[in-house]
Amino acid sequence: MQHLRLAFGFLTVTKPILFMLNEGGIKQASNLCPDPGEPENGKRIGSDFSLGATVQFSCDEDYVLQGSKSITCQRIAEVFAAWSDHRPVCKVKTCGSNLQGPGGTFTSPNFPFQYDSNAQCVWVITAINNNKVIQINFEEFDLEIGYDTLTIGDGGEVGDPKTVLQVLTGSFVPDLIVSMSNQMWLHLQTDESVGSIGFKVNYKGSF
Ligand SMILES: [Ca+2]
Repeated sequence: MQHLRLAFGFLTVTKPILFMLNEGGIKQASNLCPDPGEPENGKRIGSDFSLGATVQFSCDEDYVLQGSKSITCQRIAEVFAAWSDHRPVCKVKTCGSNLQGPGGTFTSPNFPFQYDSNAQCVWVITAINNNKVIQINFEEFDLEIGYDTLTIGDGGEVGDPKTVLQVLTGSFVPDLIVSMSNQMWLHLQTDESVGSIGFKVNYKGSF
């Protein structure tokens, strides 16, 4: 029995599914997820790793979160506990700015010339008046399709998957994108090769 217990502890970490198949009759269930750690240049909020618990992540100033902002410890295959997603990473911001209403125009870096590779640009637009929402429309838009993306979200929690309104790539864009709150965030991510002209966008606060 001692031997079995040791084997269980080891296998839950490395090969949980294999173990399930081999030793399916054992009823000992794990109710704890492994320590998810903290992202470099960021931190984790929450230290409960038990089943059903959720922990959140945030990045230091001047870094932008990639991945899930919060993950939940879930039951997997009846006896195992695992996080709903990987720990996110914090990438250093390379460009972008905070903008305020009533309106204006901004562009991707170097526009109308090619934007940089490995860019992580973040813009947050805030309407001066709390009752207003943000609306944006693109005058020009072209990103390397499938590899460079502009993610647009509602509110000020940059990168939070729950707030994403659109993920744009290539050259197709909707006519108008409107937030639900008085803030909107835009996150440009480019990969290590091949660029394009990027975008020029007009924004304004509207009732
Ligand atoms: Ca690219």
